[in-house]
Amino acid sequence: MTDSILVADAAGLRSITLNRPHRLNAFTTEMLNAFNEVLHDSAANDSVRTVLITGAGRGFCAGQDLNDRSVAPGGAAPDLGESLENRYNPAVRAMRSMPKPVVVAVNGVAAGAGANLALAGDLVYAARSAKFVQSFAKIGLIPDSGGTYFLPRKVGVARAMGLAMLGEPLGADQAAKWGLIWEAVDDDRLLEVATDVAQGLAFGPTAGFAKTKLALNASGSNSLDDQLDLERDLQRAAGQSSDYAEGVAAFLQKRAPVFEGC
Ligand code: T3D
Repeated sequence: MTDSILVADAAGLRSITLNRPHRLNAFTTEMLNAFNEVLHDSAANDSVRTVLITGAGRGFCAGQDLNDRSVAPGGAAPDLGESLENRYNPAVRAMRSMPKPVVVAVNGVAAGAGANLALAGDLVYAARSAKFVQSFAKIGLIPDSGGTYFLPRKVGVARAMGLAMLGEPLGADQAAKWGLIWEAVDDDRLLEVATDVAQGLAFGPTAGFAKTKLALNASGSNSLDDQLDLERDLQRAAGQSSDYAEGVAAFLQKRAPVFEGC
């Protein structure tokens, strides 16, 4: 494992830190492969009940490391489709399909794929000084890593178009007001707040959270009828879970529930 991705596990919470601070945590191929590996392990590992992703230093992530994309005159252009297919898209898919909550703490600027990977999180907190930049426009690319999917769904087409075409930074407070993220937090409290929330989720009914996530993700393309059918099926399964029995018992006995995530 490269030291550009740091992983720490404690009490069901896996913290993943993007760690190339001198380049604002921009992704090299090696770093992105490592990120994908740890995401896949997090999804498969039952002892991981919630994932928290943040960045080291003053930035969250500046997207692709452009040092790896300069082309000598007459040289062959890189195949960005290959890069998306094999590295960026798998990371977005892993975050969205992971059957457990993914909390993102955006500690500083999030640009390009770095911004959109952040938006793939289930609960996105950002330091008040953080900025979201669809910087693709500045280098002739389109928003990738789910940007053209998440942006219009979260903030509407007009704002998505403005963010994508102008490539101007959007501050954390405005991002929260627009519904792009869950909450903007004072810089010095970001990690504490996001960790507390992520830890609380890790002690929660995580199998139920997985079903909630699945249902909300499916709602973007389902009809109301399809969605009602899906809710019926998921709720039927949730009703058979130990966590549901425990939640009801704890409520009736006026005590705190102890959820096991199953
Ligand atoms: O290529 C593929 O595989 C396809 C997928 C593409 C996905 C993408 O992400 S494309 C978009 C790539 N990212 C960008 O275009 C963002 C480039 N960076 C910026 O626009 C700015 O750095 C920021 C807005 C993010 C932050 O600005 P600022 O003023 O706070 O910091 P800075 O001074 O520009 O950056 C600090 C250092 O990080 C600086 O290095 P230096 O001068 O101190 O040695 C800068 O060059 C470096 N850095 C920032 N972003 C990148 C980077 N180095 C390489 N690649 C970067 N993306």
